[in-house]
Amino acid sequence: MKLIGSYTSPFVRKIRVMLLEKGIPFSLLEDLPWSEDSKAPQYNPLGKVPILIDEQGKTWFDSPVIAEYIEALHTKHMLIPPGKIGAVEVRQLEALADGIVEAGIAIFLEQKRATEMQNPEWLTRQHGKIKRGIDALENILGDNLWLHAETFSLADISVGVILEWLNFRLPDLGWQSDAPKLTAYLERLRERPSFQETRPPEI
Ligand SMILES: N[C@@H](CCC(=O)N[C@@H](CS)C(=O)NCC(=O)O)C(=O)O
Repeated sequence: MKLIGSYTSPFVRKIRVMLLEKGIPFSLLEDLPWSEDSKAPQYNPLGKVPILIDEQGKTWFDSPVIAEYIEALHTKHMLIPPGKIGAVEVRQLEALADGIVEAGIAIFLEQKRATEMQNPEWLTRQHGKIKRGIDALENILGDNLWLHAETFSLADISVGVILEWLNFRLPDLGWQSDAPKLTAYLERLRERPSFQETRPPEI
């Protein structure tokens, strides 16, 4: 398998962690989707990473789709529950994690613009998504070890990588102050070899 993407993308990291947890060999072809010479548009009309090229040369894009495909191919070390409702519950947690990091990326990009070009209402709206999302995750986690059904799953991978991305790209956000359980949970996740191996170079 070949995975196209950058070392810093949380969506790419989600898939890298998943492949490592399942023990599936892959090579990462580094591609920066914002650079002029990005190959991403050749494989994904949306020009976004991650992109997975499977053993047959078939191309898959959008990280939830790639995750679904990997799970369908390799049922060993299950990361999505086999039951339909349980699977949808995990997918919803994944969607929440992805939505939080999309808001984070919107803030990160907006803050790269000159101050007078930035839209404060837009920034406030994105901060609201992150705050409510983190509060929801803190409540869902409660005193449990993992987010869904006491089993490590794609939900934990998705949430772990986006929390680390927030720490990495928006260090002043301070999400930890209202989320002590999530903070301790992230420390546990960070100990997993799959998280250690995929840490962005700057962390
Ligand atoms: N929903 C997509 C989002 C992927 C995404 O936004 N990737 C970013 C990198 S973190 C990207 O490629 N951005 C380039 C662009 O938006 O043109 C997924 O889950 O794969």
